[in-house]
Formats: sequence, structure tokens, C-alpha cells
Amino acid sequence: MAFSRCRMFLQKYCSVLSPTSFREIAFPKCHWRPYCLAKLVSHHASYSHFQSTDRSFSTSSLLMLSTVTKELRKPYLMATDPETEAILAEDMLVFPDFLSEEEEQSLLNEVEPYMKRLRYEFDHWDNAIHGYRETEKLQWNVSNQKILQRVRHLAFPPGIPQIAYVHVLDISKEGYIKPHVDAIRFCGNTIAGMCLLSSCVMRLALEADNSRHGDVLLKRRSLYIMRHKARYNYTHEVLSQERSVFKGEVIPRDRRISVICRNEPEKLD
Ligand SMILES: O=C(O)CCC(=O)C(=O)O
Repeated sequence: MAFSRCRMFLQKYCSVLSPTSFREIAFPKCHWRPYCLAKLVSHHASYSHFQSTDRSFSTSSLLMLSTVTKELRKPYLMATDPETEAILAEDMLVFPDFLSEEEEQSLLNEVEPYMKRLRYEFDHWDNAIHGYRETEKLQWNVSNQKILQRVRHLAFPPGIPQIAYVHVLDISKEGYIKPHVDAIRFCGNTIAGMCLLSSCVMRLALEADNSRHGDVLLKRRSLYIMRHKARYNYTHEVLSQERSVFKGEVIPRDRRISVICRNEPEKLD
């Protein structure tokens, strides 16, 4: 019964899924459950439901996704040990194909004229980033506002104060980001970044013992949401082209632009 019910939900509701049916498909106990959930995750991560302006849907979807993380290995994650894998599966979410090609182009069209006027910075020995230029942007055209709104709905629960400025970081083909934890004075518990122009490997390493780490494949046009333990207890870095390898496969690096939303830091009294 549960078997066929689960399959029926998958077929019937994949394209018009409501929060209720989403929850229903999550709970029947049947052999197909992991399969259905995997399908739904990949479907929803790349599909228009996450583009919905319905806040409750996005929130319930995100809750569902965090349930799913406990059950399914993440194809984009490779960790040194099970505990690191479990923590990063929960707190470092990746949505491959979050952006369509047109949406990527639309974001690029808006940021490129300004970025091109800046020079890449290479030589600052104390900088966390090598080969970069960056800006913070407040005003966006209507199409790109919609994309950013999807990111914000997915990444931040309702009522969480968000930083209005969006960080645009452009690293050259030779550029890389050294291990660091974002300053708690400037950023809250969640960092949500869209990856444009190039795939890369991001390494998250336990700050207290960097031999325990996870490599995360961030494909071009993906979105990542780094939150809670992944954000506070792990350093993150973007590997240089010489080190850009995931599960034994070279991930070619090119110029990469990330468009990053953050929430406000918690007020310390
Ligand atoms: O480019 C990214 O996605 C990460 C950027 C980053 O590490 C930072 O801004 O702290």
C-alpha cells in the first residue's frame, strides 16, 4: 500500500507539489521512500517551486530537505569521517542547477560592467583571498531581484534580519580563497552563495582539527547554503586550480563569480 502510494505521489505531484503532499510523500514507510525523496530533492532544487514567492512553501521545503539529508548521502560531499559528513550534510546544503543559463547570464549582465573596471588583487600576503575583486551591491534590476528573493526565501527563515547588500566576489582563474571563518561581527549564522561562470571545490575543515574536513563540489549555477556548525565551526576555502579535485576527478577552474546573501549578525549585549 505505502509502496504504491509513494510512487503515485511521486508521479502525480512532482510538477504541482503542495506543502501537504510534500509532507505526505515524506512519511510513508516504504522501500521507495529514499528514491522518491532523492527525486524530489533534485526536482525541487532545480525547479520552479523554489522560485515560488510562497514563503511557507519554501520553508516547508527546506525543512523537508534537512530531513532528507539525514537519510541520503550527498553526491556533492566527500568527507574524511562520518561525523564530519553528517554535520556538513545537515549544515552545508547545495542545490545544483539552482540557476538556469538565462538567469546566470542576467546576473552577469548586471555585475560585469562594474567588476570589469576593478583590478584583481594578488599580492596582499595577509588577505584571505588571492586574485580577487569584489563589491557590495544594493540595487538590482527586477529579474535579478526575483532570483535574489528565491535565495533569501530558501536560506533564511521568516523574520530573520538580512543584510540588504549582496556581496559579489570575482576570483580569477588563478585565484583562490584561503581557509577562514567569516567574522561573527559582520555576518549571522547563514551564508547563501550562487556560483557563476565556473565550478569549484570548497573545502570545509574543522577549525579545531583541520585533518577533519569535507570537500564540497560547487558546480556552475549551483547555490550553497552554509549555516550553523558549518558556518561557525569549520573554515571554508575555495581550492586553487592546482588542487581542484573532487572524488579523484579534476574540476577545471576558471574565473568564478559568487553572489552571496548573508543575514545580520546576532546583537551581542
Ligand atoms: O566565493 C564564495 O562562494 C565564498 C566566499 C567567501 O569565502 C567569503 O566571502 O567569505
